[in-house]
Amino acid sequence: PEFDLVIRNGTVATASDVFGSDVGITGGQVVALGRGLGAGAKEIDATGRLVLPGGIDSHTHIEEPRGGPTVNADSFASGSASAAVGGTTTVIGFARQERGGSIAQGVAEHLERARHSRIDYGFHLILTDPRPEILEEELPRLVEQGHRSFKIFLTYAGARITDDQALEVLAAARRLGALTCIHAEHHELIEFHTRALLKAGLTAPKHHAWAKPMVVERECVHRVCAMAEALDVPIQVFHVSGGESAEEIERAQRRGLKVWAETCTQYLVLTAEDLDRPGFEGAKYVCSPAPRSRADQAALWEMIRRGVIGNITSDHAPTRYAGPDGKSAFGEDAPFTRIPNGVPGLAVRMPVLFSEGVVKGRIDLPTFVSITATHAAKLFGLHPRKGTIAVGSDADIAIWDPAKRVTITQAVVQDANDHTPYEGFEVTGWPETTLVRGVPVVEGGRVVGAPGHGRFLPRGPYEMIKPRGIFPGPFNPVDGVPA
Ligand code: DUC
Ligand code: ZN
Ligand code: ZN
Ligand code: ZN
Repeated sequence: PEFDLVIRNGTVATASDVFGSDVGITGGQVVALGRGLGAGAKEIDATGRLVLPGGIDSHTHIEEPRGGPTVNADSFASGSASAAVGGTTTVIGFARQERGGSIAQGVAEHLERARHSRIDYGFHLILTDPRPEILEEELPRLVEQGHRSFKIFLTYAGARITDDQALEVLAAARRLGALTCIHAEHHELIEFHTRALLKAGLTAPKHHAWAKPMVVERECVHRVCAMAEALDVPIQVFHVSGGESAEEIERAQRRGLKVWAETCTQYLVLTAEDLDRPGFEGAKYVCSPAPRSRADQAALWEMIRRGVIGNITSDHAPTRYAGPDGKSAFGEDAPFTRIPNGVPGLAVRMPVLFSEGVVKGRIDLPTFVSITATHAAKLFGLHPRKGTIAVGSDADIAIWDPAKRVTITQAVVQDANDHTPYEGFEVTGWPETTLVRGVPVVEGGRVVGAPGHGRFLPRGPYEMIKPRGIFPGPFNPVDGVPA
């Protein structure tokens, strides 16, 4: 046979094209496209199916130590299985620095955990304590080893850094050629709201959203865009949750800044009302930023169509709900401040976006491919190896039945959590087969890929995140020279 594998008679879509084609795969890579390709040692009939680039989920908390009593429900083996069930073939997770500790050690420990992944992976480096020796000694080595993105939190007591520290991280990122991703919410304002809510006895899950109204996010998005402008350094703002924050991103982009934004599945389909479900069910919807309104969802879709928001992730952050008695493990009278933040979403990200986006006519198929795979590949230095179907690319491919109707349940998503906030949600379109470098990880909805098939993806320097070379004034404050 001419090829290891031929996917025959499918409709291939990339971020720019939709075309009928076979896909010839040898040695884990796409080696030929076109109709009537020669024989494969193995063949998959994709008649009536969509042949799409495997998804890249560039914001996932998998097997991440959380500090404190709550644990991340997924291992890399379970999380990567769930991702593949939903057509995702690459995840970027987080290696974390403990305060007072070393980020190099956090990376080494996380590389060990991730060896059990069934799909390919990279890390963002969470910097919680960016001391000079971290920025000047550890980070240059780690970037050289292919960890070319950082994550900073401007809120959360255990993880946040100050604006002073954020500026030092951004300056280091500019010098090293790395991209910084930012959790942008106004910490002190959240704390002020929270103290007032607790004092007033307003402690239910829905009051989580009261502590973090949109102004908390909008202000901080504006602030980090200003920092990025002043230091001439590219950033990606994480989890833009509604219209007002997206407008700040758009303003920054209109000024020519390299400011990119992601939103997440949950902000397109969940609302603050979900936090007010009967009993303590609302706890399953607590994430940060908080889910917002239908109007915000409409604004986000519009910003996706305009290209202002280019990347949709899951922010997969699973915490099991039930303790031994089946009731909430964190106590059904727990104030919202004690409910772990985060919702799972690795498996549902692409099917929900396909169904809500493509099937409902909000976006076309190339836009779907772009927001789930291609843009993230470009933004994080993985393109063209990942994020597209082209000769020379890794054969990371999901074969979709675009008409398949699925009711989402915990059994469908196949992660190690005990609930999904999408329980009962109906979608049209689901991937049947997911290949990572030509090897099936999911076949007919069944996980067949072995833990350990996944590979670490080192990321070298790349054009997209080069600084513009334009400072707002006559001085370059990063290098201390005239601009
Ligand atoms: N928000 C985060 O910032 N991280 C994990 C989960 C969440 O909801
Ligand atoms: Zn191990
Ligand atoms: Zn975040
Ligand atoms: Zn997150």
